Amino acid sequence: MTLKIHADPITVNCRKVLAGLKLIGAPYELVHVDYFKGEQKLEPYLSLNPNAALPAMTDGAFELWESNAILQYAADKVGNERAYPRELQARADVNRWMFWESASWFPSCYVFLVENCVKPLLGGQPDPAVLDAQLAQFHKLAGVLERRLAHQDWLVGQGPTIADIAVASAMHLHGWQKLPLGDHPHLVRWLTGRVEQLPCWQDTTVYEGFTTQRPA
Ligand SMILES: N[C@@H](CCC(=O)N[C@@H](CS)C(=O)NCC(=O)O)C(=O)O
Repeated sequence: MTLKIHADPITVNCRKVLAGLKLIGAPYELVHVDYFKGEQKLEPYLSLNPNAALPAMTDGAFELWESNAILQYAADKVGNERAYPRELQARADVNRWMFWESASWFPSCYVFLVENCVKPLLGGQPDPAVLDAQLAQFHKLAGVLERRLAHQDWLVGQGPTIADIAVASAMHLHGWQKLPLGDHPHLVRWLTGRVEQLPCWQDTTVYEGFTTQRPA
């Protein structure tokens, strides 16, 4: 059965799932839920995901939310062990980065997305105090990635896994987000030289202005 992904491809966690499913090679059908119209807060989506947050997945009668859980389910369903290894320690390592992304990394990167992308788009201004307050936390977390990527091309093992997709997604608009990446060269090399070169990433690109249409 083809997975149905209820999502708006312009949001971080939806782009994560769409790119991850392409990496995995899991066929899916997109059910568009318009984020900027607030459809995630309305029925029928709300009954599917009572968190009022995107994305969600259905596989027949089975319903699932949490972007990382969706990727893990899809990888196991199609049996892609390169994208989501079954070997005990490699799997624990992938799981570790995905938990870390959801609990720590996404919330930090999201501050830059809201202040530098969402607010200006809606006619507001970034709040320098909010950005300043997040800087130390961002650099602490980026430093964790920097050390991990100093001697390896991918977060886990020799090739891309759903951990790379999950962690990179939080930074998917890094230029527009104005993420302060200057002190993290290994992180930048991984993001721009590896993740951004993946076909699954390029096929799901989101451009400035929150659009999937390449600017003319
Ligand atoms: N931990 C959740 C986070 C989902 C989430 O925060 N989604 C955002 C879009 S990236 C959302 O829909 N937020 C609700 C809103 O802003 O109204 C996941 O990974 O699926």
